[in-house]
Amino acid sequence: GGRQFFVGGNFKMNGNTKSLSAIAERLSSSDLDDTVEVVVAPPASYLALLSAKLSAKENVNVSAQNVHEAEKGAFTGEISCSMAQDCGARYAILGHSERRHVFGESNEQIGTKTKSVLAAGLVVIACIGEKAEDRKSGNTMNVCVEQLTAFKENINDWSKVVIAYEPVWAIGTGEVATPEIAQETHSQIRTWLSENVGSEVAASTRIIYGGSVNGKNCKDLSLQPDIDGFLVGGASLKPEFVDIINCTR
Ligand code: G2H
Repeated sequence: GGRQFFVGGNFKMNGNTKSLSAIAERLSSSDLDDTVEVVVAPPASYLALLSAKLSAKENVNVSAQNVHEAEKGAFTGEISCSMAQDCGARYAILGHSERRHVFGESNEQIGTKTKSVLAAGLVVIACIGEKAEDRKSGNTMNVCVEQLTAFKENINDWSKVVIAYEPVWAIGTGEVATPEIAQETHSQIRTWLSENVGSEVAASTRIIYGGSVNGKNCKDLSLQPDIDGFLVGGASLKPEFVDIINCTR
């Protein structure tokens, strides 16, 4: 109990000034459930635009989709935590499956990034999740625990962390996890937190679900006791994102 519902929109590499301004305007003019913490993660090039357009909307904030661990320097193509922050970001997504599996980020590197993000004063949206083959071979929690451990070793303040469970087989596939399957893994993650971090952290840390969440399937998922919100990709670019934000009303 007492965990504030959290809905994140991960725009991935989509949008432009016109379309992302329209999304910001829709969020600004919509009647959003103000008990929900809403975060949108545009491409880095639009962080400043989105944070300016959403500045009047108190419960809606902006996140980076990724950051580099170093403060500055010869890292062509990267942005630092302070740069994201300077453009209005208050959160950073780390360890998204596309970072892991398309760009080859390791648990170790994601751990280092976690340390930098927390040191900068940003909130970490810490993504974990197994591939289809891991689930088939009964290794879901082995994979999740390895990923969680890499985060944990670099976390000194769990109030600045949201865990996003995103099974890779459900990402962008339309194949959403059933509420029962998602709940089972969320509950196992919470048990892991309790046994490896502490019962208070386990009770207070939001564990959000990601992977093909949409306006139709969000309500049933939200009713599960250990699902504290969503990280939404494709549907966050559409009008139904508002319905997802308001689904616990
Ligand atoms: C999972 C999710 C957002 P989608 O990557 O992080 O994307 O909702 O498109 O599956």
